[in-house]
Amino acid sequence: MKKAWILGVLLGLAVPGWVMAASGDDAIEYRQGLFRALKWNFSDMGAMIQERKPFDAARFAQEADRLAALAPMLGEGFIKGSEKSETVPTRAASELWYQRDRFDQLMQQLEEKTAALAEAAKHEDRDGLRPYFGQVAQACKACHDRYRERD
Ligand code: ASC
Repeated sequence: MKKAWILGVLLGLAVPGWVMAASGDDAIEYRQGLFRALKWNFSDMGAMIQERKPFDAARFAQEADRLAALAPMLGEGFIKGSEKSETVPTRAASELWYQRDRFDQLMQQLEEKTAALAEAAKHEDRDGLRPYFGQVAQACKACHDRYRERD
């Protein structure tokens, strides 16, 4: 069965849409998926930092690792052809596309701050983690202020 499918692909028959090169819409959905996954983890960490939830060091460290893994994936989703879409709403601001170097610097900041948080989460307690968490929040905000359109 698998062989038949591979043969079909080789012959160029019935190639499903998801095998094709990424479209602009795919790129928008990809990056939005990453942002949602970041938010899911970041929100839970924020609740622990702000003492709205009990601090669980193992869970916090796992979530910090996830942020550090997700952050370097974001840049890939901002490809040519994904600036605007008729079908998938995006809040990527137009400035992003002609200030790409600045945007990439801010992404780099996020990578560095999430990596630092993940490292700190291996040994720091909640109070020790607060400044590292704050720096990640600032990195999120710095980019949103410039390159995410207002609601
Ligand atoms: C969030 C969220 C953001 C960031 C930002 C951090 O939970 O949705 O955009 O944190 O507010 O400063």
